[in-house]
Amino acid sequence: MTEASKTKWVSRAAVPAHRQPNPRMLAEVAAGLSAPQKELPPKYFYDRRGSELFEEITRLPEYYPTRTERALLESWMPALISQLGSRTLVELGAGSAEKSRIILRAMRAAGAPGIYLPIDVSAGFLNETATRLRRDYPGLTVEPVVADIAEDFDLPHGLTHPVLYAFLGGTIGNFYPPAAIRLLGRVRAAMDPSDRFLMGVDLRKDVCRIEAAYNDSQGVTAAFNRNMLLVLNHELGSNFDPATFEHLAFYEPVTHRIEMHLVSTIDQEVRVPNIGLVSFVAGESIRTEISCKHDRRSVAELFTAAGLRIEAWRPDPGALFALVVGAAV
Ligand code: SAH
Ligand code: AVI
Repeated sequence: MTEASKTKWVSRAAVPAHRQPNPRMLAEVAAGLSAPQKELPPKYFYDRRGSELFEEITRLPEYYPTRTERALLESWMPALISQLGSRTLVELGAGSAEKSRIILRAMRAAGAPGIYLPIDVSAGFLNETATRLRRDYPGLTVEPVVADIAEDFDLPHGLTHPVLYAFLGGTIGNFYPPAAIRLLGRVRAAMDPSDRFLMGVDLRKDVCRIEAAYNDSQGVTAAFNRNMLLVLNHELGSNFDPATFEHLAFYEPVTHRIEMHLVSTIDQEVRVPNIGLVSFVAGESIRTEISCKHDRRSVAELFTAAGLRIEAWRPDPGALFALVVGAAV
């Protein structure tokens, strides 16, 4: 375990008096915590510590998606990028952009000086990603965009084509299908005929393998899950005690998805300023994330609904994860 996941559950400072809570966050949290199945949007995992914990997850032995996707990118990007002639890379949910470097190197090898627009909700982490990339890739233009891709955000205009839109890591799986279709539809609306959409998807497979990836033996995923409560305490001034919530992750076979929950171990009331007291009975949970697993058909359904078609589909030899290239219909 690294320092990030060993940190004790100290309560962060309450919202400073001068700081107004984000109204959208307040509305989403109020709605989510008053639903019969309490639920919070997974974007609230990702403050700096949450982004660091996710990076730690990607290095866990049980978490196969990152290394599998990296191997697929290594083997395919040089040929794909030279074929597409991509000049600009726009990436949704870029995070540390470690795997994106494979695409950027392929663009450079194909002769494009390259423009990279990483989009992410985790502002500080994104800006550090941009700084590292500018240092490591002189000549590359890096223009980070802080945005919530679950919202009706504006994709950048006036880009140099062909543009490659990328959405890696299987993050599409963290969206309910209607929201996933809306997001893909926004990308589709921004695409020129020469542009392409590259997406990573985690595939349906042996349930034990999937569940192990979300129940790692070192407890990093549990720390990532509980971090959402610290984000709420920090941003909204609530008094969640993460030590009273247990990590739960299980595969739901009908909807083909992992569900992550935080389960209250006691009867309790949590105070959320501007919302009120939120009651939990012991055993009651907050759903914090879904992670939908796909196959070619389910991706085709999402694409078709969004006005895209599958141009190429590339799973790894073990059929754990796939890269898919979409084109506008
Ligand atoms: N693409 C990287 C990171 C995946 S983790 C990889 O493949 O390893 C998911 C990333 O999406 C995080 O960096 C998180 O901050 C970002 N993210 C999650 N929800 C988001 C939202 N609604 N809007 C923008 N970014 C989001
Ligand atoms: C970012 N996303 C694709 C990860 C996933 O696997 O759904 C987030 C994650 N949640 C727990 N572990 C990793």
